[in-house]
Amino acid sequence: MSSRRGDSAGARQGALRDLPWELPHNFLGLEGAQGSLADARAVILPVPYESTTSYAGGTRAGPRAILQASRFVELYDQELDDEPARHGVHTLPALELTREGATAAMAELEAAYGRILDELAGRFPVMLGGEHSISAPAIRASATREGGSRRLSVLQMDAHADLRDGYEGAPWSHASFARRCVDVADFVAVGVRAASAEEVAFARERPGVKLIWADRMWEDDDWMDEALEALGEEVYLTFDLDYFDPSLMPATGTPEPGGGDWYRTLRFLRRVFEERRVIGMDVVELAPQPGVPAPDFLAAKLTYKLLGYRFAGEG
Ligand SMILES: [Mn+2]
Repeated sequence: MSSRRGDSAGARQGALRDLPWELPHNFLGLEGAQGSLADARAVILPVPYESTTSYAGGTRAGPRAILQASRFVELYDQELDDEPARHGVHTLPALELTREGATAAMAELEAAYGRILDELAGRFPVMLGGEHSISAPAIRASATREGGSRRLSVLQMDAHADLRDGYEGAPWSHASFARRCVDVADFVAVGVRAASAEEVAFARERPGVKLIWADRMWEDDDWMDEALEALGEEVYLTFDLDYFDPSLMPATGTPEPGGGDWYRTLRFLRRVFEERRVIGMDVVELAPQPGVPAPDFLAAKLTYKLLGYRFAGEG
């Protein structure tokens, strides 16, 4: 694996450049211009935030594990017959949010995310979590900036509806992130297989909130059309890794049986990126398990596949 791009002199300039340097510790291990901010079409924002996870913890270590695994992902994408990394991907330092409670941390993140959108306008923002609560501030900041007459749609890949009004007394919980955004964005949740009666009632009554249950995803592909029809022109994609079946993705805080598989999911997401304008995304809830590297690699590869879909056909 170390010889993957072993012929690249990269950023290690000067008389020592022929030493066997490791790849940089950024997303994909990109060297030189490909990883620089100046040339990047996409920016990666690690947010190792964990506060309200309800069962097993560990999402704090998620962004670092995704970055580490991504350094071993092949840059060539067979499906696209392309190297999407050529569009440039810059990894920002991680955001360390305040420990003075979830409300303060989420306000801090919404302000920070908004400033990043303003300063880095035109780049595709990719946030790596961290627990799912971090999606709410990113969605709220994105929705207020997209603005105009168009309403932002959120595509939520998730085992859970996350529509609780609060969870264990915490309004900004990972289990209620979607509820914190329904005033500013419409929601289509795909792969849901765990929700309370109250959440289901809320989704039924509330216009602009749609649940696509996981069991029907195995019958045919009609759900893909249904999800796309419910999405507006501009989409924020939030990908909770517990969407996947635990046989593929055991490393999450709240696993649920009966989740999505790899190729069907990619087939759907490729259509989403082709048929809608995806303005930002996040990949959250990886809770790495020592000695079990496959989930870290799945999360890294998924993130890179989605970047490839985002830039496909853009020359
Ligand atoms: Mn979830």
